[in-house]
Amino acid sequence: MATERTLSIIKPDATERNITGKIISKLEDAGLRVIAQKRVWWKKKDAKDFYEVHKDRPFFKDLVSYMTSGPIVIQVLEGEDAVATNRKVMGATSPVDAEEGTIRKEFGVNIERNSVHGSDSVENAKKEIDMCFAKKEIVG
Ligand code: DGI
Repeated sequence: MATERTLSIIKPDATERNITGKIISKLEDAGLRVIAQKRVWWKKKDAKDFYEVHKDRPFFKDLVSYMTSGPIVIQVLEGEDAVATNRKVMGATSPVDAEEGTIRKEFGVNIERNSVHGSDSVENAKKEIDMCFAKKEIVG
């Protein structure tokens, strides 16, 4: 086990329903610590840059529209195996496939409005953290 950092985003469907606190509680209960956090409203360019890896997927345009449809809360989480721990507590991409007790099972609306993002590898976590936060904004 290693102490890692990962990037988490609480998506517009969750900020709209005012359930960011409920989601953060699940992250904290899983052993993750919020060491950076900000609420922002992305422009199209921010969402396109962030999801660049999906640019050729059929859902890309909808994903960009959705992620710019309202405020989001971006966080750096720290903890033991933070990337895998966060992916576990998030649950599968689609809420219908997510396990009981996971964030997406409890709060996700559908495969797009699935309440949270979490980096899928340590390498991508580093890239995403660098994209979203200045070093001085992260207080471990
Ligand atoms: O890492 P995940 O968020 O679990 O999933 P991902 O990296 O494969 O996809 C990123 C986001 O793109 C996902 O959270 C929601 C959206 N997405 C993925 N697959 C589909 C999708 N949206 C739609 N509408 N349809 C899909 O098949």
